[in-house]
Amino acid sequence: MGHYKSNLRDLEFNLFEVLKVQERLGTGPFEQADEDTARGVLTELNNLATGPLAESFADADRNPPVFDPATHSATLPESFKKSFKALWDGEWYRLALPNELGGFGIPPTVQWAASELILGANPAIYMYMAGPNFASVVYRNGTEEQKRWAQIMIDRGWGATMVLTEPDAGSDVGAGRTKAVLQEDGSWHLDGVKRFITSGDQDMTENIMHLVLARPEGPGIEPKPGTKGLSLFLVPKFLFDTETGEPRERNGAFVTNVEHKMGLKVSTTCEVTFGQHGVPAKGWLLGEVHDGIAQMFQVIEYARMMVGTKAIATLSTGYLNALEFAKERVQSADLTRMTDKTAPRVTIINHPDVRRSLMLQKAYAEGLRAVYLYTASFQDRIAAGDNVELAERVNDLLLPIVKGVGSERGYELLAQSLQTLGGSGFLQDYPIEQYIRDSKIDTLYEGTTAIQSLDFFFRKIIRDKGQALAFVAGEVQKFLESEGGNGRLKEERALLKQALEDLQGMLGAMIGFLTSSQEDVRNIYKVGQNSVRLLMSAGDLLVGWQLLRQAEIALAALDAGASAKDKAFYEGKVAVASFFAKNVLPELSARRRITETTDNALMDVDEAAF
Ligand code: ST9
Ligand code: FAD
Repeated sequence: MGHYKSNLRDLEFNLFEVLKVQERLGTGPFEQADEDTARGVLTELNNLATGPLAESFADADRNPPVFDPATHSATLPESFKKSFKALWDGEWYRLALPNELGGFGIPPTVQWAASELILGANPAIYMYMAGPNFASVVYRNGTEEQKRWAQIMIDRGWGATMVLTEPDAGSDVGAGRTKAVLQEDGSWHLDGVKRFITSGDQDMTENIMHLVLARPEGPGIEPKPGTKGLSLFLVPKFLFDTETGEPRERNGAFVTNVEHKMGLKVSTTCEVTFGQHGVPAKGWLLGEVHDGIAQMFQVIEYARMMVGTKAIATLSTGYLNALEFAKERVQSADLTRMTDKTAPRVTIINHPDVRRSLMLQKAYAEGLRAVYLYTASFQDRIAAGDNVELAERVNDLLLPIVKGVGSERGYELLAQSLQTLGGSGFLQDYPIEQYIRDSKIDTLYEGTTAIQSLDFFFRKIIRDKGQALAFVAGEVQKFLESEGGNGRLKEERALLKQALEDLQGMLGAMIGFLTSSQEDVRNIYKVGQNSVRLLMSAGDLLVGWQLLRQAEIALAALDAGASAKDKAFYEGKVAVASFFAKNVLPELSARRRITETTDNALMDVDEAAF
């Protein structure tokens, strides 16, 4: 058995029993797909993920890519290339493509469920498959000629990168200094150094298209500071015949370093220099419009969803590995017989603390899965043209939760998965130490957690005037007022109600700080001190709500007489929802108190006193 333990049953439960995606299948843009197609996609990918994709996971970690500075090239391990080829040859990249570019017409909910399987098995494979997906952004924003290039990128299976970060411009993308100078032929020469670029080089595709943010210079171009002064350029590794796509001479974008990392080692993280090696780095302005940051955010939004799903996928397989171990490992007597030295030894799943930890892992793995799929259900609506404006707002609101909370809780709970294995968890004989190393990056790239929290509060709540938030809170409220579960979830509903009030209390306090910052500007620090707390609490509320929603469906299925196999699944849904409501949701009351009583003492501490 490979390392990857998927949870296909839970994915199908979310899609077909909770979200009822079958009601959208066969209609509008999803006309080509019915329920059988969707289930077939998941089954086939599940086989691929648990088999050939997972196969190179450990080997590629122990034998990471090799960088040759003389040729500016990275060579990937053969085992990994084999896994990548298995996915590529199945043309699975088409899943996320729009229909006009050869997509399968599968709704985003099903796409993300399918993505979870790949991301849980071997996440770097997914990232190296970015070419076609990034091509769709080129297609959406490009000139007629660039639309053709997008098709070339797909047909010829090119790689692609998103290039924002510089040594002095990480979170603060607007501090970027790389420039692009307009040439007489309408192309641009890029000049600068970017760092930490994922998939910056590899030896699996004939060409790589870099999507680069740079500051344009040329006659009539007014320089603007910050992100609004950035434009997006298409900079290929090799120049190419624009009719056929046939690669020509080397362009002046050279990889000058591949980082040595804590984890996710097979995913190359590169320093890429533009125009620094005697060859100009030629680029073309995307769509001939200077709208770089907005264009790049089309990629970023997808990538943030991907990162959250990756983290949640990893937590899920971490939990299932821990669960398997806990059912087999025999150690110590049952607590009720702790003083009886002759008492039989039991499997560790019988110990209350192991159960507590496993149930918490299950709660976040399944609850966060429900949250990312709930988010994707708004992407379904956008694609289907159903109440698009609201769906976009809600999707935007939920993205920092999927990314920020998914990655933080994923990493935190994976430490619990490792703990379940005792000392064995620390060994490379088991996959969890690698899961932890590979998933740490998820709280960092695509915007750190702090950045997600500021995005959540200032852009997704304040700037949105609370519209999306009011919609989601309204949905939670509807659930609170409903009678599903035949009274059996009453106590849990009361706990959820309190948690909703606590979250609203936190938010109210923070809005108060923001308003009062008009009189005393330093009061905005009080927002900054609480923004991550708010984000994490919103995540807990959503996890609690989604788990209870699932419990209600599970209770109905049990009442209807579930099969023996399904019985345990549904009982697990009820148990985990109740556990989370009782063990985690009450924490929000304390967090609310902390928020409401925030002062600025922290900001007054002298740096020397830290
Ligand atoms: C990175 C890559 O880290 C990591 C790995 C990538 C792997 C890629 C692989 C992808 C996989 C694909 C594979 C597909 C395979 C498919 C297979 C299927 C089976 N939403 O607030 P302002 C825009 S990359 C939307 O003033 P500041 C907006 O245009 C590096 N747009 O910002 C706005 O204008 P306006 C990642 C947003 O103060 C403008 O920005 N780096 C949003 O100037 C200015 O906004 C980061 O993420 C949003 N949420 O700049 C940087 N926010 O307001 C993190 C802003 O008029 N830092 N815009 O609408 C930030 O995000 C900062 O907040 C900042 C601040 C840079 C935006
Ligand atoms: P900094 O921005 O310096 O942040 C340092 C700390 O300060 C963080 O804890 C951060 O939360 C905090 N901080 C910063 N600003 C604020 C603020 N305003 N409020 C509160 N806290 C703040 N970039 C690309 O462009 N393309 C890629 O493909 C890519 N892939 C990557 C792959 C890997 C493996 C890594 C490590 C990075 C990658 N990145 C990529 C870069 C990544 O997006 C950045 O590292 C990230 O945005 C953070 O920037 P930074 O590292 O400069 O940290």
